[in-house]
Amino acid sequence: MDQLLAVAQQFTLQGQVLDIREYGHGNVNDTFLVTVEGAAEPHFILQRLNPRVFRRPELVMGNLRIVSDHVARRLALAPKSGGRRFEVPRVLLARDGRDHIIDPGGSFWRALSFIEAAETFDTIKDTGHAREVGYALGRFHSLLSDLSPDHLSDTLPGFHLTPGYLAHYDEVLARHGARPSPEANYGLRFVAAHRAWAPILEDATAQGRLRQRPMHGDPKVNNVMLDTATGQAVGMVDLDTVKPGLVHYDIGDGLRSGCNPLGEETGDWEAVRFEPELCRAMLQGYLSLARDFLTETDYAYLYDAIRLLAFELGLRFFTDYLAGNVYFKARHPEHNLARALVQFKLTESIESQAAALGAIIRDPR
Ligand code: GN1
Ligand code: MG
Repeated sequence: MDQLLAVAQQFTLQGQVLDIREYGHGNVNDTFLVTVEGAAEPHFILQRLNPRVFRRPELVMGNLRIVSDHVARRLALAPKSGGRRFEVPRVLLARDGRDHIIDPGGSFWRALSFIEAAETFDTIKDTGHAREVGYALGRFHSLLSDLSPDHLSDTLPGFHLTPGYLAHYDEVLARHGARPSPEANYGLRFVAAHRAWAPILEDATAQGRLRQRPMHGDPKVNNVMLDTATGQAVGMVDLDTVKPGLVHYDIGDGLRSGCNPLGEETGDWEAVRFEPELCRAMLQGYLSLARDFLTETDYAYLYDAIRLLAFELGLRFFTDYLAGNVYFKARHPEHNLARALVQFKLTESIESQAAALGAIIRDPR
């Protein structure tokens, strides 16, 4: 705690730190909410980046600053667009003027502004909430639609490239094997049955059908902040994965997260299903802004994106289980296996509703 306080004080240019508490449910970084007395803003977010995931944290900070500055410029031109405030976190500087500090143990810390009077949820409650979560991603993409991805660094090479995750899975399986269990066998069969289709978005990109844009990289439900009074989406947080990519990764990831009412941490994986009415509402919210920048070909890959991102996350969790839980924080040895089964069940549910989802994508009204 003393060390945490010392780090927090480095980012407190004015006032006194009153409280530091763990915040959110991130699977990768350590996140704290700091309360300050006597400063212009009463809270800020303090994070320790996970060095096993973010190998070049200074590049992560570079992307964050480019994106948040760009968004701030755009928002200044239309502050109340859509009749609401909208924010993304700003990078806060430390006392020495830098955008991070390295503690005596070598950890990389940075601070971000906190979006006040707003909250996040791990799962979607109803279609109104779904529309807002979709709107947030649409607003985020729209704010970045005039930023060239060439300005952003590739901070996570291979992130969301499913063929690469499959190659890694093959290596891990060859090295560690899989302890036999009905659940692990289901996972092995599931990957085997889906692997041929996994390069679909990468193939489309190589053919010039899809193009790179700035992406959020992790637009899950609990990265959208909703105004506590109105329930309107007022911010998009967790910008560490912002980098050049496909908006399809974001759309697929947002939908696989939002349309799973039991949530990605449920223990009841057999009951998991993809809820089409939540998908319709999320797409309504998203497309209310994204219609302006999506092409016909972009639409043609939306169904595949939803299916693929659920499969991909299942594959990532399953591989991490086989590797001994080295990437995602896990509370017990089978945690990542349970998470994988949730995503594989969700993929199955998406596949069983292919025709209905295709119709919703074509006309989400
Ligand atoms: C990780 O750390 P967190 O929870 O924001 C992961 C995402 C996954 C997500 C699943 C850098 O995000 O890709 O979708 O877990 N982030 C990284 O909950 O791998
Ligand atoms: Mg994240």
